[in-house]
Amino acid sequence: MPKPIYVLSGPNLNLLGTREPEIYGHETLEDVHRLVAARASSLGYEVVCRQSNHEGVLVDWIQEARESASALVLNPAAYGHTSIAILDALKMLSIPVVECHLSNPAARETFRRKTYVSLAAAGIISGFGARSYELAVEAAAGLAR
Ligand code: CA2
Repeated sequence: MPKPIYVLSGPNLNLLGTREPEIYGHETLEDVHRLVAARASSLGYEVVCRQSNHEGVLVDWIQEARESASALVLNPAAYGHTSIAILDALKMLSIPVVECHLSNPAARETFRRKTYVSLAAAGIISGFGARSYELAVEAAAGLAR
C-alpha cells in the first residue's frame, strides 16, 4: 500500500454546510472526507483528512506530510491568500501538492485572486464544491504515481 494522500483544510471549514450553501454547497466537511476516502480507495490510496483553524498546526501537518504522505491536497481557506508560512512549508515538500477550493476564488472579491499556495502547487482545482476535493485527490493520485 502506498503512503496516504493527506487532505488538509484550513480555517472555518469545520463549519462547512452550516452557511452560504450557494457558495460552498450543502455538504459538511465530514461528508467531503467520506467522498474523498471513497475516491482515493478506488485509486488504491488511503487518505488522512484533517482540518485546523490554526496556521501553525497546518504548517506542522505539512511538515509531517514530507515523510508520511504520497501527495498533499490542501484547501488553505483564507490562509491561501495570506500565509507565507504555509507557502514556505509547502516549498520544503518533494511530493505533489494540489490546491483545492470549494468556490472559485478568481470569480469573487479581488482579495481572493491572489493565492500564495499556488506558487508551490502543481495545480489548482476550484469551483466545484465538494467535487473539487474529489477531483483534487484524483489529480494528486495521478501525480504521485
Ligand atoms: O472556496 C474555498 O474553498 C475557500 O478556500 C473557502 C475559504 C475562502 O476564504 C477562500 O477564499 C476560498 C472560506 C472558508 C469558509 O468556511 C466556511 C464555513 C462555513 C460555511 C461555509 C464556508
